[in-house]
Amino acid sequence: MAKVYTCFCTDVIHEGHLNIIKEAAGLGEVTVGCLSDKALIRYNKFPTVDQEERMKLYKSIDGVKDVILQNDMLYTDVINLIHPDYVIHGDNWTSGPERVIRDHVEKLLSEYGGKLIDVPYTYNEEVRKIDLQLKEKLGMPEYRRKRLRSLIEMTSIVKTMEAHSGLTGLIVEKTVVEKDGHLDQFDAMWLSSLCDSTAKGKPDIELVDMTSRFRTIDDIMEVTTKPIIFDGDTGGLTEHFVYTVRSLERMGVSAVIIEDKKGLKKNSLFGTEVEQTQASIEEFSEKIREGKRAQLTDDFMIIARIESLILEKGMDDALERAKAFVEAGADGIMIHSRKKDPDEILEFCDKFRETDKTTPIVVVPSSFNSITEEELAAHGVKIVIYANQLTRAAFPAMQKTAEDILKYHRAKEVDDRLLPIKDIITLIDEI
Ligand code: SPV
Ligand code: MG
Repeated sequence: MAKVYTCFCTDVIHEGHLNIIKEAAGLGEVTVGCLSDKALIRYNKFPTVDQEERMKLYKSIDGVKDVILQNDMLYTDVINLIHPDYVIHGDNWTSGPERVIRDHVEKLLSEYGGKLIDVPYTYNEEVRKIDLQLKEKLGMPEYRRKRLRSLIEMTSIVKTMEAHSGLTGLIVEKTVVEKDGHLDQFDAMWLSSLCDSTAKGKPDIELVDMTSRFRTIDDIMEVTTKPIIFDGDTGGLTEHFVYTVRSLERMGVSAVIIEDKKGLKKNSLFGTEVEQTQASIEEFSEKIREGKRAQLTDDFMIIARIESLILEKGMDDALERAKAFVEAGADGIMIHSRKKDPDEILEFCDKFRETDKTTPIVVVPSSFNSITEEELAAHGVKIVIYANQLTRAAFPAMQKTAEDILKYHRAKEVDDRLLPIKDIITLIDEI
């Protein structure tokens, strides 16, 4: 009997999947691959049920002989293992980023005379409703909030990009790239105080108040599903911070990062060029303890950011603080540096990991930007934040366009580098 293989990455079975199984069963014995959680998060949306549950679900479908776990988005291992006569899939993968995976399967099959079958994708009212239910499970606060902790468990490093508006949120949500046949995307969003303030034309000195910052979170949450890490600056007064924790938690934010400074906060990338005061270990530990006491769920994370390297207080001070802040209840440690080379960051990570194997380390490689995610992960970093690159990319492009229109007294000269009008009016999906 012919062997037929199809790979599913769905949490819910609808008519479209049943149609694929029906077609497949007409050709031979059907094996369904379940794309593993790890592969799925690079490729598609975050799973709302885990891989074991999904395997059980696929096994229960009439016409399915066997279910196996597919650990990579490319089919190489699976095809080598079962040598299917047919691979069958919805034709939605003939366009968009998944096309590279389809073409790779076709190539593998052609090496031994296997056949690829693209079945017309089913889209009807039932499928639309299921899509909406899945969106709800991804976007609603109680689901979104806990996803950062899962990502820390599931990925070698959580790739986080800044967002400061609905539009930048959409870029972080939707950008998918293909490299060497693999797809990749960001895991989470960083709500940077620098970029949120800059977008409002204000300095990054805790001037933009929490009500306004929450408004930005809301704009982003309305159009995205990925988890949010909020830049909480110093956290303000401890008496205020406990309310911020409650609000963020209720909104579905996954983590707040607060830095161990007090008084007038200035952006860390100024370093010692401006006056900035570090809070004492006791003061800041108390803020962390009170924040942890205030939160209602186990999902929310309070991450302590250490400014000792920025303020040139030395490695020992940074390590002493990290230890104390973890003891006070911090769920993670962010270590920051404005040096161009990453040596002091790596030294901190290695020394911290000598005594603490588990507390997630967060870094923001804006200055030490030559280091790769893989190298950071090898030194125990769990979350990498690209804190300001979208804002810094947009600003010169906008400024140059404004200058050129002024120069030429018309917009023709700038048009070639602009998003086409057709694309801007269709950029945002309608509900
Ligand atoms: C931010 O993005 O606002 C940060 C990171 O706090 S940094 O600007 O490097 O201080
Ligand atoms: Mg900030």
